[in-house]
Amino acid sequence: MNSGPARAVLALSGGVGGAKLALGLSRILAPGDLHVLVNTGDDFEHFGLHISPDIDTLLYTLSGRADPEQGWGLAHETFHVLEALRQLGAQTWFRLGDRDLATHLWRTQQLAAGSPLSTVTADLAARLGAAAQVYPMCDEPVRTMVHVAGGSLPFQQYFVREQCAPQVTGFSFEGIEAATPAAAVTGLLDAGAFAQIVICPSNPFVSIDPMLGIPGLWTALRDSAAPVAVVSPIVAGAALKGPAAKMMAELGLPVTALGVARHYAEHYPGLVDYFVVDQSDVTLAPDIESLGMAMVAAATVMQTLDDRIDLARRVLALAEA
Ligand code: FO1
Repeated sequence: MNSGPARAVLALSGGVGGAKLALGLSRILAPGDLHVLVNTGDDFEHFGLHISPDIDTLLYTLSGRADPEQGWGLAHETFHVLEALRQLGAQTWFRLGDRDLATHLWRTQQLAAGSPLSTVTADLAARLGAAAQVYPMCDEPVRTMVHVAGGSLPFQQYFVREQCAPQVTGFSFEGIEAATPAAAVTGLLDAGAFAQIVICPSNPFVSIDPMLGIPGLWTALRDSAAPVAVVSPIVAGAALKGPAAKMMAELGLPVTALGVARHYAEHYPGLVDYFVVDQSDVTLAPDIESLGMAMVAAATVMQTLDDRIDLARRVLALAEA
């Protein structure tokens, strides 16, 4: 049942880069109107704990708890447990903070007791006071594998342990064929609840592709009446954050916002209505528009909270126009 014009917004996000725009959106929209679907391809098991790095980055950011320097983990964190583990000879390449550990312990316990990840995430969001509805992309395990010369690495081993150094040849998402997109989100899509869909400036290969690759999701987004806007994570030939530019170069793709737009056009034809680039990339307009998307230039480098809110406002104005 629809009680008036759709006003909710669905954002798709990976970790740090996406969380910045989600925070901006959360400062404009009522908490009940912002829905964030989050990549869980980066999830892994470590010391017997279920770690969901992108969900936690979102929850900590949206509840004002995130470490402002690194964007992930908690502000004012200590690492006594990690240091004790190091003394025991354990591997400490993944820096688990003392207070962050509480999140992983609690999540792992709830999952072991039979709660799906979506329920555990909704509980965490409510308990932490995150100003949005936050959903894992699916409840089933999907694990991003990074293909490198001579083999493949689970995502966190590539990203954190190897510091993204190995040359990338491709990606796969173990378990994706058996996954079902978050039921709450597909239900809202079916009900026509969204006024707009925003793909945050997250890595297209390892943050957004695992979500859009879940059977049925990208076509449901395409077929909804809500316009879809993508914010480019590549600005002036460099990544806003993380290894996206390095990956594109290694895959032989042009390291530009146009390269990102082509990726979406090729893999998800008809999905994107608006492609938002930084003002410094405005000359790409003819090439991007030839892909069948409207190009919009905005200030996409989000250093301050005001930058995040300004970009969010610009993106939301697209649906109102
Ligand atoms: N990223 C790092 O670069 N180094 C770390 O030691 C690290 C620890 C960590 C602990 C908990 C958590 O929720 C996230 C953590 N991250 C760390 C971030 C995370 O692995 C990546 O940012 C994402 O997976 C990529 O989106």
